[in-house]
Amino acid sequence: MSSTPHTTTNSGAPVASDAHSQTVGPDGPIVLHDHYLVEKLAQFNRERVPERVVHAKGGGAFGVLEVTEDVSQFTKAALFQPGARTEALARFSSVAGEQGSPDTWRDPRGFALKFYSPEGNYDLVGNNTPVFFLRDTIKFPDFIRSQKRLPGSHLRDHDMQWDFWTLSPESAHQVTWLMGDRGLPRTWRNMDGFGSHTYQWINAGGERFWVKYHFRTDQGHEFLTQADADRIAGEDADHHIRDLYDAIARGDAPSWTVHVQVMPYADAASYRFNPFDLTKVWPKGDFPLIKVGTLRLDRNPENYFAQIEQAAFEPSNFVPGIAASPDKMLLGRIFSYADAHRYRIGTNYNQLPVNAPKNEVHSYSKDGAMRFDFAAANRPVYAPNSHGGPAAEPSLVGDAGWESDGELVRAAATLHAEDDDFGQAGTMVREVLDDAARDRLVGNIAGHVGQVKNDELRQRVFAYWRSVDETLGKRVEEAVGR
Ligand code: HDE
Repeated sequence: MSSTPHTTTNSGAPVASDAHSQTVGPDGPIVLHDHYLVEKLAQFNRERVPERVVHAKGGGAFGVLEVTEDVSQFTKAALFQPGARTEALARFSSVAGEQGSPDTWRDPRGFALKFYSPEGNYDLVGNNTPVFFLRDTIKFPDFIRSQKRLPGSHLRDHDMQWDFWTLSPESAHQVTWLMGDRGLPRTWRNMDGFGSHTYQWINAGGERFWVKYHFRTDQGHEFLTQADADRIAGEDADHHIRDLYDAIARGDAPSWTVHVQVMPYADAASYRFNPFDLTKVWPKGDFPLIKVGTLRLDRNPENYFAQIEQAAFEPSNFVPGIAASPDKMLLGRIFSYADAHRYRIGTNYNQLPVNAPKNEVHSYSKDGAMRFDFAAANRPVYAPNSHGGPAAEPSLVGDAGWESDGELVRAAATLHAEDDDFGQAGTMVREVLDDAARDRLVGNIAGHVGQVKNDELRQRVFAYWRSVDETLGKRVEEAVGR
């Protein structure tokens, strides 16, 4: 008997052949009861789950978050206590491209993290930029459609992209990031990650703080020029996936130093920028970075589909000591991600090993397709009950809130003293970028805008960039004009 196991059906029965369908005589018709043939063909048709509607192309790895500092004055979350080590999963991705698209297209990069904390999974689903194109979730589907494909030709279209961006001036800060070096990280290892939103931390005494997360790469910031990125896109569409996988395989585990910015709860109302506006950063001069620890990725997935394609990251996965904030984009995402997973993977997606928490689940959810984890038969399926079933934890009731009142309205958020659409983008261009980075920014923008066909729209684009910075706008117009 050979040592290699024999092929079986999905139900475990040995099969006679993987080479010949069962027929009437060697030359006759295939018989319907060749159920193994049917299984192979039917299973093959069902190997895909719907790709993510955004962030479809990506890769990831497992690792550990290690807290080396003491931030317990700000949060009681177990995973952020001094010395805590928490297993983690990261998935990096591009945004607009479909699953087969090149890793080196210009785009923000997803920086999605799942921490298997002892109090349940904590997911922090960010990007490699601290801001975003929008500040109200209701515009998100429109924004994404403007970045993808025309309904008739199925082609991506620069006019569509710039039409949306110039009519949504709140996008200017993020578009400036996008058109700069951060829009083309050389590898995922060489980019930072951000939680982007403002979140709430609650300490053991019930005090609340507003926080922003920063994951600063320990590998150094490195980027691709547009020309390099275009070349690599043609040579190796999986450049970033390959780099991360090979780096971990050779023991070159990438790491990020984790910091937070912390704003006292009461300071939000008077801060010069609306602290919950996702198009804004909190200048580090106002709120310096506070070191927390290190995230290291040192284990490749064994199976991409099971562990990365079916990984379900959700901003709704909070744990005690961490909560939401009035950021309208975050509040929209808190609904959307679990909804996406129920659609894409199935109602019991949290039972898949990659999504299952490490601590015990005492949920009253039951049944539903593909359920295989269940509570003991004598455990009640309802609450309240008088049979010792799981009961809620009232001490957490006050954790996840903030004061709010007023009429129900549809309106822009309150503007704070220095709130506008272009100010922080201009500050970045003038004070953060050096001359070489500014030159590359002009070239990248001009290369992109040069493909806009409609002249009235081009004029709108030049005005958009002059609003960011007068000199930049002029340089872009000259560069496009050349
Ligand atoms: Fe997403 N986003 N998003 N997004 N997003 C998804 O969830 C959504 C936004 C981000 O590796 C989807 O599972 C809404 C900001 C990442 O699996 C979807 C809004 C930021 C990933 C979705 C936003 C992100 C997603 C698609 C407007 C950075 C990939 C499939 C409020 C702070 C996660 C899915 C992974 C994926 C919704 C905007 C990052 C459709 C409604 C802002 C990294 O549910």
